[in-house]
Parts: sequence; C-alpha cells; structure tokens
Amino acid sequence: MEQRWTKDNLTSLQSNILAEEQKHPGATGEFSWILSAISLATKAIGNKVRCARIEDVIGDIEETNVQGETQQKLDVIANELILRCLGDRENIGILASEENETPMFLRKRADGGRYAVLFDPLDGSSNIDVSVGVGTIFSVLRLPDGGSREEAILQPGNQQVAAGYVLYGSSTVLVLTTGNGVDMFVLDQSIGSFVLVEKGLKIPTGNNAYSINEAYTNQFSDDIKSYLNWAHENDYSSRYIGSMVADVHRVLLKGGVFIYPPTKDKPEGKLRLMYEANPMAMIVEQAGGKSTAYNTPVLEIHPKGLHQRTSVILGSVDQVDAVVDFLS
Ligand code: AHM
Ligand code: MG
Repeated sequence: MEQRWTKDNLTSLQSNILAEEQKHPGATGEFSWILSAISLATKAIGNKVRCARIEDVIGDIEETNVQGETQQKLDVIANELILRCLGDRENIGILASEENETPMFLRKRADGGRYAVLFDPLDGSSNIDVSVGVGTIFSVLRLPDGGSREEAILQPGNQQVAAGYVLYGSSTVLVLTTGNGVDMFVLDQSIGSFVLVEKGLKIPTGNNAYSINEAYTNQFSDDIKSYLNWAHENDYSSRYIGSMVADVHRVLLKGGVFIYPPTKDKPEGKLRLMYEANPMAMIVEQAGGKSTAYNTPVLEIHPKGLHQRTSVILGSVDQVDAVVDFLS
C-alpha cells in the first residue's frame, strides 16, 4: 500500500482524479466529469438507501403504500438518479443499465460522446429492503470511431478504461480503478466528500475463505462440489452476504475467493458480464488478484449482448488457483 489517509493528508476523490490526470500529458480531464457525476449520483443513492424505510421507498413498484401512493423500488430510484446525473455529461455517448433493456444513445462520438458508462444501479436485490449492504457497480468504455452504436459497447472487459463500485454499508465506500492500481475512498458524511483512505490497494493472500451460495450445492458441477469438499477438509471459512458488491469488497480487503458458478437453473451463471463481472474482475486484477469464468479469463470474454450472464471466480491468486485446480 503506497499511502494511507491521515488527518494531515486529506485527499478527495476529485483531487485524486485531477492529480492522476496531471501525470498523463495530454489528458483532457474528461474522467473528472464522468467520475464527478458518478460521485454525485452515488451520494444521492446512498442517502436514499439510508432513508428508505423512513421515506417509504421500499417494496415493489406495483405496490401502493398506506396513502394509496405508488411505492418506488429503490433500484428504480437509483437508476433514475444515475441517468439524471450522468445523462448531461457531454462526453458520455452511451449509458447502459441493468434496469433498461436497451442502451441509451445520448450523443454520437462525432458530437463528443467518447465514452460509454455501463452500470448496475443497485446490486444485491435480495438485500435492498433489509438494511444489508448493497451497491452500485460501474464500467467505463471508450467508444470506437466507427461501427454501429449497438455494437460499440460490446467490448471485452480488458478494454475497460475505468471500473468501480460504491458499497452502501456501515460506511459508504467507493473503490475505483482507472487501470493504474486500485484506490479506496470513504464518504465523509460531515463534509459530503469521498476521501481517499487507501491508495494502491492490494488483495491479500493466505486467507482460506470462500464466498458462494452453498445452498445450491446440488446444482453445482462435480468440480465445484469437489472443491467444496476439499475446502471443508482444509478448515476453510465461509462468508456469503448475497450482495456481490459487499462480498467482493470483503474478499478485496481480507482475501479469499468469490464464486458464482453455473447452476442447473442458470447454466451460464447468474451475474451479468458487462456491468457486474467485468468491473469487479478489473478491480480484483488491478489489486493483484485473479479472475476467471471457468476456462476463459472474465476480461477476455467477447460479449454478444449487453445483459449476457457469466460464471465468476475471483479473488486472491492463491484462492482462485485452489478452485481452478479442481476444474476439468
Ligand atoms: P441482482 O442484480 O438481481 O441484484 O442479482 C445479483 C446478485 C449479486 O449481488 C449476488 O452476488 C447474487 O445476485 C446473489 O445471488 P443468489 O441469491 O442466487 O445467491
Ligand atoms: Mg445486479
């Protein structure tokens, strides 16, 4: 770890991005615009998440509350907040969300829309209404010069120019990579800023812990069952929250492995490649970890569709390798 925050060394997300940009001659400052919009949107989402029950924004969109008003689901609100905050940034050409069937084509590249932002506005659907950590995941792609706009975002994860997530947990944490290591920020509610707490974050090894929904064991392939049997015999620990952001955040800080394998019900895996697996895989790899979707590295999968699913194994190198050793 290169740097740790102290009270004498207060760096905001914004100033950290500007400082990083200055290291690259010719940088246009465009990232600052995208990331300031993400920062604004996620602060607003975090606020809604914390006040959800007070503001009566839990439950299904079809349901009405006691006043007869339609309740809005938090993930719909989160989606709208991101669309509002990012939609008017002039360098964003395409916005794509888990909540929307098709991408939004905002500006042509010729008109300045050089980037696409893909996001899961509020991940962890089963935990949204029960005060357990949920999060926003985002992936930033540079748009190519030519070709169809529909295909422009179908890039493998190794083409991402930035990726990150915000965890709305006991604190609000933003983890970001722009391809030059991983930085972690915590929202200081008193000043309303994300403050740098860890620069050059590295995922530890040597933590024998897995994160998998073990209740699906009967639906797993024999190789995953064999890995789990081996882990049981080798004193492994298990932690599973059921929110990818929270589970991956724990793995990133403590080490271990996060696994969402194919199941009989979901033979391709459950998680979405472009705005869940890819950004998390980039973060984990930038932190010195490893990710794979069985035989193909996650970041090398060529997507065929925006909402494509994939299996995911990611975490500390030693712990991912221990799983991979069992794969046929
Ligand atoms: P969602 O996009 O509907 O929220 O689903 C994704 C979530 C992830 O956060 C989490 O890792 C996974 O689904 C949990 O799935 P399961 O309940 O099958 O274990
Ligand atoms: Mg999701």
